[in-house]
Amino acid sequence: MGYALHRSSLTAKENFVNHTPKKFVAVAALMLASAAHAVPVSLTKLTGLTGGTLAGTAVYKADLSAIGLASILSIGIRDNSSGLGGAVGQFSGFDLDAIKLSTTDCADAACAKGAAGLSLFDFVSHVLFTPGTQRVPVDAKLFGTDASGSAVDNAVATLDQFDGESTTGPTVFGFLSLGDDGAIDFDLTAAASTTGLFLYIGEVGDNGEVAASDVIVREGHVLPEPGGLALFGLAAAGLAWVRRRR
Ligand SMILES: [Ca+2]
Ligand SMILES: [Ca+2]
Repeated sequence: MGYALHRSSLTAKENFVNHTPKKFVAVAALMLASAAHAVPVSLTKLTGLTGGTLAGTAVYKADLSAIGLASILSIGIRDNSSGLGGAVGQFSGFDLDAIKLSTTDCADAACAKGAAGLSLFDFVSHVLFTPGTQRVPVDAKLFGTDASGSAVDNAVATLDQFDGESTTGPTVFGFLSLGDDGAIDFDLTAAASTTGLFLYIGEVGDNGEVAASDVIVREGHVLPEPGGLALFGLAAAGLAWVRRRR
């Protein structure tokens, strides 16, 4: 009973620290630190539209040299359209045509499409997609996703190209629909210096869904790194060993 009284006088954090090996705490702190320093970016809509033959993609730009971070390792986009604007079913939520990091400062959408991008994206293994919900009538899965509906099919989404065909008809192509409140995070394959760096995001349909979207950049990765996972496993093994000794 005395022990229970003692525990209740501790905060959850104190309890965690007091009952967890130091190495484990250090690794956990490291992981928390890498997730910190997330900064929302403000977007400016460029003039004109781009995309595929239907040219229905609006492009938004963020000047990353102004965000107060020397470099970034991940970028996150979250739909915040509140079920308003755009289409229903598989096209619900923000429709992402492409994302690009470039040192070219563009004023119009066509420039953003043609600008040379930094090769820091891996749209297959460095992407964390969290599908949002569909507006009724619901389809089998969101547009631009693979058979599971929970991962990006970049052969359809082509997130490296501003080529979206802005239609719900048979020629639809080249983007990913996030779904309402859906999110996508990109871990860069290397740190990107923010000096003179611009972020471009293409929104298919130009119906205002991106204006309400949240876009953030971070100093750390989102997905656990193989080295970090190994360290975490070591710490967990140490914790199990300590528990067996007690
Ligand atoms: Ca949409
Ligand atoms: Ca595309």
